[in-house]
Amino acid sequence: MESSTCFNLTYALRGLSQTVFAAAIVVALAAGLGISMAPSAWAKTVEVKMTDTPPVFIPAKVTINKGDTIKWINNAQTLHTVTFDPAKAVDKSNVILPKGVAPFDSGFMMPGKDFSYTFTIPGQYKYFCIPHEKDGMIGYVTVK
Ligand SMILES: [Cu+2]
Repeated sequence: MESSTCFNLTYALRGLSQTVFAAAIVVALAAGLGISMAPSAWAKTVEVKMTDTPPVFIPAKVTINKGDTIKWINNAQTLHTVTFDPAKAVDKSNVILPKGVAPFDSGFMMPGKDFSYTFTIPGQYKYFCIPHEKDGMIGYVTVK
């Protein structure tokens, strides 16, 4: 009986290690082929803070990968916006969107509020804050 149990345990362990080994091969192959198995599993969230003195996005320039999210946080005492909509800009050149990206806007964010957006289309983005466009509160996002 004892030797039988021992054999079963060894067999089970061997089966387990084979499964792990096979999974490792699949992951290695996918990585080698540049296949993204589960983009959400690797996606990250980058925080951008909004301040009053001076009114700026910090950092003003962010480079992320497709599928990543930016979370803007209003750390200030006044209202700010995250506006990727040229129709809402006094100077239309303050917004740049890659082809295929629909304009979007956080709306007015109270102090302490945050707004998140997941970037799925690569390219260069430029955005601004509605109350502080004239003060140069402009941000840039590069999505690779
Ligand atoms: Cu602002």
